[in-house]
Amino acid sequence: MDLSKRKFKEDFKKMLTEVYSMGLKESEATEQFFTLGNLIRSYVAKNWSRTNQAYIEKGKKQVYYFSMEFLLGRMLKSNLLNLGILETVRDGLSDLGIDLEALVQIEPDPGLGNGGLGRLAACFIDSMATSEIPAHGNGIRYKYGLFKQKFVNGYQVELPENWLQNGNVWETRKMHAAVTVRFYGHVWLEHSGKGYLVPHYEDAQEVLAVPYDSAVIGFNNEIVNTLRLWSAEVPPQDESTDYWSFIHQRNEIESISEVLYPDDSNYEGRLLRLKQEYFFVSAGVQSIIRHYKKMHLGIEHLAEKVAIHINDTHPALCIPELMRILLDEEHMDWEHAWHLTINTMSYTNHTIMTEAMEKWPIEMIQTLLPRIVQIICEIDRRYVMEMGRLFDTDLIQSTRIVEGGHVRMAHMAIIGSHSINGVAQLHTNILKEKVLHPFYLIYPSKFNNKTNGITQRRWLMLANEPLRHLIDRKIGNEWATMPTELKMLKAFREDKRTLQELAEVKRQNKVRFARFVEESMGLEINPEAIFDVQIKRLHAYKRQLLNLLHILSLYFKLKEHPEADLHPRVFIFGAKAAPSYTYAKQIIKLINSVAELINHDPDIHDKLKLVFVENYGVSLAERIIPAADVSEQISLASKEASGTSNMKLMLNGAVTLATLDGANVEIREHVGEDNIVLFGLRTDEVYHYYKDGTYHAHDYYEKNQVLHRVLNALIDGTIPGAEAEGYAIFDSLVRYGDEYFVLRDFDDYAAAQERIDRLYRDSLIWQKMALINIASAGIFSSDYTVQQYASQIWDVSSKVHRI
Ligand code: 26W
Repeated sequence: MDLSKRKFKEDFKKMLTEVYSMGLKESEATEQFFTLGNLIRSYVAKNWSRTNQAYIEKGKKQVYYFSMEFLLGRMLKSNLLNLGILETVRDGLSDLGIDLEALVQIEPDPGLGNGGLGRLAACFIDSMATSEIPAHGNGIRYKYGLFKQKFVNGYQVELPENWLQNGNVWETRKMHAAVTVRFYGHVWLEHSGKGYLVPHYEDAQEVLAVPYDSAVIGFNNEIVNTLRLWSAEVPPQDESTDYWSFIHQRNEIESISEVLYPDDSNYEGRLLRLKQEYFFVSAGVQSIIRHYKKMHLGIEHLAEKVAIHINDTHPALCIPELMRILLDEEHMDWEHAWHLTINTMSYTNHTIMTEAMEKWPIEMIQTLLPRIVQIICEIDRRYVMEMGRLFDTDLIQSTRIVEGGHVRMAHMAIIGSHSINGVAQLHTNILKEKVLHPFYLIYPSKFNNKTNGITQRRWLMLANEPLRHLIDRKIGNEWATMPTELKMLKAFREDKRTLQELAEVKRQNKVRFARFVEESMGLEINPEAIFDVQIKRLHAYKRQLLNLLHILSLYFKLKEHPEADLHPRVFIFGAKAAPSYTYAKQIIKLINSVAELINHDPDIHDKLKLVFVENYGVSLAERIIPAADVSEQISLASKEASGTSNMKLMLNGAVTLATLDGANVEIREHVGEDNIVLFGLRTDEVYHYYKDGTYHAHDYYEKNQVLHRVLNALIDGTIPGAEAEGYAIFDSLVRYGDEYFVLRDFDDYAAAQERIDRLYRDSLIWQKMALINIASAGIFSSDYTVQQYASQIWDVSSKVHRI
């Protein structure tokens, strides 16, 4: 948008008086932040309603991205950047004596997600608006986001994250768009005499779903899409309601949108979680149908105008819910309704971990959603009947929805959609060939891959301004919307000056991060050291332990040979563990104890440091990633569906140290063998071990001296304060079979780390690798990912920039 600095300053002062009746001098950062937020809202308002108007007038097909999680991060700078007024506002504020960065800190970081899946949804909505895709997010407005992590004595402690405490400037409550969601009770069907059945409900509990809309601003294109998050409230009561039963009901109902489930490793079979899933699905689908019907196109054309995307299985109840509306409210017959539903729905799978696969007990659904259960059972019955004619019984039994008294959500999502995609090439192949192979036999054409991506606007333009300016000076700024233009940087691969400038940018970022670590943790780290980063949820398959065992081996090496020629390293971890995931919490405690040991050992000086940042999340990622030299992507091959921190780190010039897992495989393809450091078992080798059962972790403990020493340290008192955890972890590796092949990959990993050490010593070689990584990262922009979803899955228009 066009905005002069003068106009901005006027607007800002005026808004400050209007909202707070305050002059500049009396105001503090909090008022200034809310003033700026309100001003941005006023700037956006016109384009927001224009965008919606245009979608309706042009009869554009709309996409609704259903996700239980949207891990947005702070929105202030992102909104300013996308409006094209970041610099104007920064300068204008500075004229007024206000530091924009100070206002940024006022905004709470809304942690409405656990990790990769939620952050992907956030990158997608940014990219969809920028790519001019008529697409909107649909989710839950949790009152409490992902818990705040504190370390007490090295242990993770969880505190509530009350992000709404001071209000959320970006949202608008849309009372007129509220809908009712029904739970519990009994339902019976009656013939209408007109060819359809009419459901009668008795004793149902009604919940009012109130939407809160936030603007999703496209980058410099005047498009404003919508993120709609639902909040659960008590419906208006009549006078006969008993006061105490009202209070009781209120608590029960409001608990639905109270808190985000903090677990992305184990599916929680709790009633409240199922309520959450149905709550936002039903509210979202009802609201879509209501909006669609305003266009008077006839319900039979729904799939031409609406696409619903299911982000993992959490919103899979979209399928029976749409069926319910088509059957019970639109009086369609089953075949037509089913056809429409399939054509409307598409589904992304994000994990092959069986523990994370949702299975809901049929009785639980029966109690909570009596009409939905009828529909699910009928979908299943017809699937068995129709497919039974074409395929053998075993295949149908292994793929049906209802089995062993449970509803298998992934099965429902596949059967009820026209598309199922994995999130990286390797992951999609594993789905087709292993995990979902029976479905692949039945529906080969439904399967497709859409490799994940990240938005370069947040993860480079905003998070790493020094690098952004360097790139702009070298190749211009078209990469903001045409990210593969970054490849033009390759022309500078032999240009010493550019490589030195790149090194200088990294150094600056490291100094800045070091200052942050010193101020927040009181720990001094040396910016000359290699900053080696592993930031992601704590999970056994991601193998933070492999990293830690290697750190211990370096520590012992330095103790025994203080003269050992190691380039100084700072190992940086950021990770939250699911509160109920005991093993992950034990690993956190162990890492913290090892940090205590190493960081305070005078023999070690600054050759080795271990930093475990508290409360890792989007805002911390934005600080850490620009300062990273090495990106640790060391999951056991086949286990990480894609990974996205690998892409963010690469985009910021870190060199990837990786197994051939998830999107690392594609990163290697794009940077070439020389610009990535690989190690470890390959997927087929892992599957071989599973098949022939020949992995014996204990042998590695017995035969590998370094490992023996390191593992013994876990149980011989070397690491003070973590005795119990040391034992538990030792046992998991040595006695109970080492599920994720940590010991098997240890030597290879250590050798890869030595290669990193050698490569880093030659600054030009290292910077050249960094440059190639940045230059090759454009393909991993979520702009391209969503453009492919748009054309290949949703069949909607988008502004496609050639790759
Ligand atoms: C039901 C509990 C639960 C909650 C969340 C199970 C599983 C999940 C997610 C599917 C886990 C997740 O975030 N998966 C990650 O998705 C990213 C985006 O596609 C991928 O990059 C990661 O590899 C994958 O682990």
